[in-house]
Amino acid sequence: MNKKSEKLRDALYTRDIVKVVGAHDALSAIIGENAGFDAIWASGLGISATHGVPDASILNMTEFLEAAEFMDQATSIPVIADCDTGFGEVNNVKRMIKEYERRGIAAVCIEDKQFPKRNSFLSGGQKLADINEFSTKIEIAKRTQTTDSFMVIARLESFIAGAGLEDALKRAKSYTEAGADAILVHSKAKNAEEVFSFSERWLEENKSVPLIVVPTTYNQVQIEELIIHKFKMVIYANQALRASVSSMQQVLHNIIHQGTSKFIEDEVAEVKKVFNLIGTDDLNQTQQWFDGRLDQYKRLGLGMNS
Ligand code: SPV
Ligand code: MG
Repeated sequence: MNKKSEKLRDALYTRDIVKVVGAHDALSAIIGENAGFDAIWASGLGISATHGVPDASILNMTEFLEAAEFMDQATSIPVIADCDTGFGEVNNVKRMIKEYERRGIAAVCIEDKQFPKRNSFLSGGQKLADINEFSTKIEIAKRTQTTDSFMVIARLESFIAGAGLEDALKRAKSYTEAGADAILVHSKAKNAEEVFSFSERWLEENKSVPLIVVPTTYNQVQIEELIIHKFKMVIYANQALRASVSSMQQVLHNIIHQGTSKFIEDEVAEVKKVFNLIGTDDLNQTQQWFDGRLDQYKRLGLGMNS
């Protein structure tokens, strides 16, 4: 039983909308939880970026899984793992589900592109997977999971690839028939009309399967509008990553050009704040408990060296 996957499933069906933050490592996941998000998106772009490689199926499954696991261990909210195209074909998907579920990840998301995938915002053409092959990937994923609450999210790349609304609807239908627990409809449009047109048509037919959006390019959209259009989850996939990149660049540039770090102190977190974020209080308490206990052992004559 995985309490976090139950929590996520419950939230998806009972809340107006589930707010998810994209994280690239455990620290960004902790900051996301503290900010009030309901779940973590273990971002493929974010994890690739922190490893210094492009978001193009360069890292392998265990590297992505390890990063997601660190996020999971560091937080109390569920982790949804971005699993790109499922790391290969049907047997790779099977192993992926076994491993992610076993390690406590609440949900995985796979996208209907061909391996090796490229980040959806990269120009130069995106190749969609065959609809039947991708549907069988979803089916094997659902057959492989061993707990009821674990979720498999199918991500539609039809709009990203320029294949349009009808293609997206056809694929969403096939993926939900294959067992997908939710549909993530991705878009790189400058406004939300594309995803709204999808949700309107989709809800006419299949009200029960929750819809998810990633409003990166149509960033002016308000959460209230997403709720009105019946989206059940919103993922802010890369804002934390981008914030840390700009902040590091600015601060480090200033140190080099000013020849001192004195002037950046107001812009950066105090070391104490970092200590607090990473559980140093707990570490100290355990140490104090240990020291006290050791004294007791010595005084009472317990243990081997008494
Ligand atoms: C990611 O965060 O890796 C995603 C979302 O897949 S996006 O980069 O918007 O495609
Ligand atoms: Mg990704």
